[in-house]
Amino acid sequence: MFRNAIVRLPSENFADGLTSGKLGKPTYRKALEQHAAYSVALQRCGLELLALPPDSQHPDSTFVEDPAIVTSRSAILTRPGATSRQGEVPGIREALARFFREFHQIEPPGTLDGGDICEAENRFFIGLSQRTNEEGARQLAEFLARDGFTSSIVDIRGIRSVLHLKSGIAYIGENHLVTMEAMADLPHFRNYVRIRVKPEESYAANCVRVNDFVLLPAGRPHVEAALKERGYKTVPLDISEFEKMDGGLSCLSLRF
Ligand code: CIR
Repeated sequence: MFRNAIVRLPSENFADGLTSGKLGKPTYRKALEQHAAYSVALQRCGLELLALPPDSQHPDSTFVEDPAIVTSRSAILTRPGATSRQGEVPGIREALARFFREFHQIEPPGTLDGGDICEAENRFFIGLSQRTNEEGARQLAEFLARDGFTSSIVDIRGIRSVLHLKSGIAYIGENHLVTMEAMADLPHFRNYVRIRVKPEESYAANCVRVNDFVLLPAGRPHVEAALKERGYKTVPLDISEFEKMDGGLSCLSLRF
């Protein structure tokens, strides 16, 4: 059960953030509207929201999931793999300090993005990606072990179409994983019930369970139907402007 969420409003220059640019340039006004609707959806799921002000020094800072990982036991500050994002960490630390007293910190030469970390009950999957390196993964696994969690490392560096592990999988409770085809048969996920996402709806593999609901990107009818069939209450959200910046639905909030 989550009680809180942290989001950060997109800054006016958020289109200057990192992107593969395949989907064109986002519109700031539309991004603000979509962000507002996303925030309301989190509140409707029962979360109290802390909305941080825009940070134009860091155009990618609206993707708050990457500079920190929050578990039921502690907060871990990351060292984002993109140097342009490393300055986001102090701001997220300050926000989390309202809720957490102690922090772990990923140190150089480790790099790690929160988007590579998928929690499934008391087990964590840590993606090795273009952003998260072996040393970052090793440090995180150690912090998690100290807190009594197990973890396993999933190397996704060969799957070029995704930025982060969670671009391709989501754990939605009850032993269910939503997964893109390219990740569905990885041995790590063998013991889960897998909801396979067709390549044309791949973006919806990044969905989020928030209390009684699953939030997913709008316009992916097959994934939504598959979730409903299994009894999940779905909340589709249009986040097209964030998709243009390679961001998924999960990376727009920290939930705890
Ligand atoms: C970046 O490339 O870092 C941002 N433009 C997008 C980050 C998305 N984060 C995520 O999916 N966890």
